Amino acid sequence: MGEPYYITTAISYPNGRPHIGHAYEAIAADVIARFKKAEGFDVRFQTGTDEHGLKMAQKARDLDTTPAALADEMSSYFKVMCDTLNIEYDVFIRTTEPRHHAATQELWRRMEANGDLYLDRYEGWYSVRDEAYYDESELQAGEDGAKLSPQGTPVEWTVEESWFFRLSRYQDKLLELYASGDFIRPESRRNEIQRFVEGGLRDLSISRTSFDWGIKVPGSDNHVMYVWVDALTNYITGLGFPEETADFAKFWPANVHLIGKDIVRFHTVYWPAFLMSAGLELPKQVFGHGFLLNRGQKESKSLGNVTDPIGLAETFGVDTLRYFFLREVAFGQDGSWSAEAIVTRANAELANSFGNLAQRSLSMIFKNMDGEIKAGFESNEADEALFTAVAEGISGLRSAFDALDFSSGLEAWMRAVFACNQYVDEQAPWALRKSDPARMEAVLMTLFRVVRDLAIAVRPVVPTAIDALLDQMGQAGNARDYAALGNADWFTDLANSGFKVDKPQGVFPRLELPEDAA
Ligand code: ME8
Repeated sequence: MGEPYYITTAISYPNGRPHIGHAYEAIAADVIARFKKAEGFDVRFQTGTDEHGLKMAQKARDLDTTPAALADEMSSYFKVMCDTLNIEYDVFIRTTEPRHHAATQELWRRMEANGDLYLDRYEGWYSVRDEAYYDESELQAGEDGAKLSPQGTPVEWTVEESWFFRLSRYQDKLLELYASGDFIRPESRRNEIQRFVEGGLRDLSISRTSFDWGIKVPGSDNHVMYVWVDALTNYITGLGFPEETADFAKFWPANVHLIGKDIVRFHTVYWPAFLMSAGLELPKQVFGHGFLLNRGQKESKSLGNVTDPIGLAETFGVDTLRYFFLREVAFGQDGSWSAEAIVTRANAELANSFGNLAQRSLSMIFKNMDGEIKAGFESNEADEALFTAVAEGISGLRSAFDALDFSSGLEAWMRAVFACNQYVDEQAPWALRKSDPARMEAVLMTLFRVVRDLAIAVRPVVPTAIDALLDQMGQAGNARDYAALGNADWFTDLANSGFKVDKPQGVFPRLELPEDAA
């Protein structure tokens, strides 16, 4: 097994069904996980649901149910979403699981043993929607003069006895952490957090007494932990903490916590401070991606534009959606989706460019060479130039994906696809059929080779379609990773195996804009 690589998504609040932002984050994380697997890493990928807190308790009350029943029902939809979108997670964690209570209480005890917790009275502003405390100075005025959080959510004045965490002690250590490497990505988010911490850190209220839907504070039974202490701990619960498990030894610290821009503060200020306090290693990176907007607008129940990602996958296809999200949006920035944009992108790039390249190459091999795969042709200059362009496209994809820059990676890949289509047009193998059959065969075999390489390279993004294509190309199921790209013998081996291309089936259909989408 290769080097370990541990990636997590945020754990979602199951106070409603999954929305498109959840799908976006899960897809991005899944593509990284599959990409790292293709590179030979021993990948661990965790996702889940964040089931405690006032937001869940209030929602359950509104629906006249219990928070536990609400969490059970909604959490199952998050699993369905993952299954539908081909999200290959290893662990789906629910914070109501007993093992998570035990892990969080142990983290608490370690912070307490380090002298970082004390009991006091909290008086200040709390936003239930954000599950966050805010300073007066951070608030803004709403239209009617009401106080709102920096995220625009309502805040309420809260007065309670509370346990506090000595966050103020960690200011310098946090600033050192930000300065020392790539802990916070992208850069813009790092600058924002750095400014916030430079402004001074106040101790953090980390328990509540006014409701009980949470993890009990050890030794203070009338307190439940602030939901973010509980939520953040999920990343180590899933590895077996506090047991000294093989998984913990292997996968902690995480390589990347993938989260949205609205929760970067919790992950880059509170979480590393808790971990330092408990004497645990820090994750290597927190990446705050942007928000996905619906034609430029945030989806919300009041605007009536909330999209069900499962429905979207049914309409356009799972692979299409996966490709679209990563290709269309510069990862880290906000992006917009619309039915037209999905159809346009999928048709231009997947159906007409790559799909068509694969389909016409395999069809010509099937018709003009009886499906036979032949090795041993001399490459001419045009063939060599194409091999170079394709190798560049693939290495461009890989280096960009390594930096989580999916859109640039797919752009590099697309440039190679264009080079292939240009090659087909210039070489015109159909015309060579009579004039120079040997050259026609050389051209078709060149195409077979580059289509296979391009397919393997993009497989983490569109796995189902690519597997259907690679099945038709005689590629073994265990030879679809990047090691297979480096195998110099695959083509002669395939030719020697007697494999024949059958009448090909297209794997990237052309899409029509649904009538109700305009
Ligand atoms: O924040 N576009 O849960 P959550 C892209 N439970 N991403 C979006 C988005 C959008 N429109 N809307 C939300 C929570 N997200 C906490 C996390 S982690 C220890 C606890 C992202 O269900 C959001 O930024 O509100 C977050 O990363 C994830 O979806 C879950 O959001």
